[in-house]
Amino acid sequence: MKCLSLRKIIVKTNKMATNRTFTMLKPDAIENGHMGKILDMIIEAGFDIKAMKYTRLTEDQAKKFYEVHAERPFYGELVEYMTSGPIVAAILEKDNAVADFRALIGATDPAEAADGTIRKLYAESKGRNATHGSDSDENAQIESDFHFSAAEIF
Ligand code: DAT
Ligand code: MG
Repeated sequence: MKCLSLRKIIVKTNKMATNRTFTMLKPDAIENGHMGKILDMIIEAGFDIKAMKYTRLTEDQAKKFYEVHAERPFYGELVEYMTSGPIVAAILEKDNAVADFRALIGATDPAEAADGTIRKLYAESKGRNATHGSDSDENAQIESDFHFSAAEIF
């Protein structure tokens, strides 16, 4: 019986995690004065802010965060850009958070992003594209842990 209750607790905990995603408002968004408007769109779309910080990535942090792209030709440029100025990092909560947030930010390249999306409205280019959104529940968890300790999540 004790084992069964523990399993129920674990299932419940995992289910919570699927409703969270991780975002960064990237240096171009901050530089261009879009921080407030983007945060407003995120809140208006029904996301609760569980954690948030205004910070600047070190080269090591940016390299690690985008490690998956290390072999791509744009990796060096990406790391340089992501460390070029401050960012806003946040954990967001909502039903279906990962997919709904990717829909809100739009396609990687603003030229291909749907009307009304954050990237269509505010991104400069495919490289300088205003906002990051996790691509899976697993990565949302990894990326959130990368930026926030348990005590910083509310
Ligand atoms: P996304 O941010 O939509 O998940 P991604 O994970 O494929 O896109 O790439 C991560 C970031 O790398 C992306 O937001 C901007 C940059 N990037 C991707 N493809 C690029 C390209 N072809 N040229 C320049 N930068 C690129
Ligand atoms: Mg991605």
